Amino acid sequence: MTDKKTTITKAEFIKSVINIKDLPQDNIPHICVLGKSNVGKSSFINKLCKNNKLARVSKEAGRTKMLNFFLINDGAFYLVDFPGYGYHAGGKNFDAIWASLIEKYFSVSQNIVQVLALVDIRHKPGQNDLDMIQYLYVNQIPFVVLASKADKIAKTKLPICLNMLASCLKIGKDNIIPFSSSNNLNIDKITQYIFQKVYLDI
Ligand SMILES: Nc1nc2c(ncn2[C@@H]2O[C@H](COP(=O)(O)OP(=O)(O)OP(=O)(O)O)[C@@H](O)[C@H]2O)c(=O)[nH]1
Ligand SMILES: [Mg+2]
Repeated sequence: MTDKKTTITKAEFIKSVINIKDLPQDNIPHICVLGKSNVGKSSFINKLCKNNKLARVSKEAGRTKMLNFFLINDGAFYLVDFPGYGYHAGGKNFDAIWASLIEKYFSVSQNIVQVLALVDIRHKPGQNDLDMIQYLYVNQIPFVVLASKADKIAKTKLPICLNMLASCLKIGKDNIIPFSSSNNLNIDKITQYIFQKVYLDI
């Protein structure tokens, strides 16, 4: 087993995509990072790649507006940073734009290996979170739920929060991994999880 099959040694921004015709034309697997605006998708990508400047992080919601492709280890896989849903600005229904882009992406892309669906560990999932999980389930897109910002709750509350999420999302607890981009909780575990999905032989 080489290092490149277990560790992110290189991560580079390749492109932002707003039109589906501009998706990368190669066979490199896509690992998609989805979730509500501000849930911590870009911070998570930066933490996985150990590069705080890779994806733009912001306190203001709606920072990521396109599909951003980050190439890992010169071609092992792409991490795809999605625009967050649940964000409405200037009267524009961003969710409609989101849904149209995402539906096109999922219907066209042949290279999706895994969706990492982020939800905030502290809050009951909103209707848009439920819609996302339902969409992935109905369309048989492989996904795991990553519960973000686990540093914000006491360790003793972790099982209660995971139970709440499992029950609201109607999925098994073993399909939810709590993590934190602030204190690194389970970042290595998730990295290994991703590599196992990409390289089925490890
Ligand atoms: N405490 C804590 N804060 C976090 C964590 N991850 C992200 N944040 C903060 O949450 C805010 C949003 O983070 P982003 O990574 O930009 O969120 P996003 O999901 O990419 O947001 P959009 O691009 O708007 O969809 C920032 O202020 C981050 O510093 C975490 O694990 N713990
Ligand atoms: Mg973002």
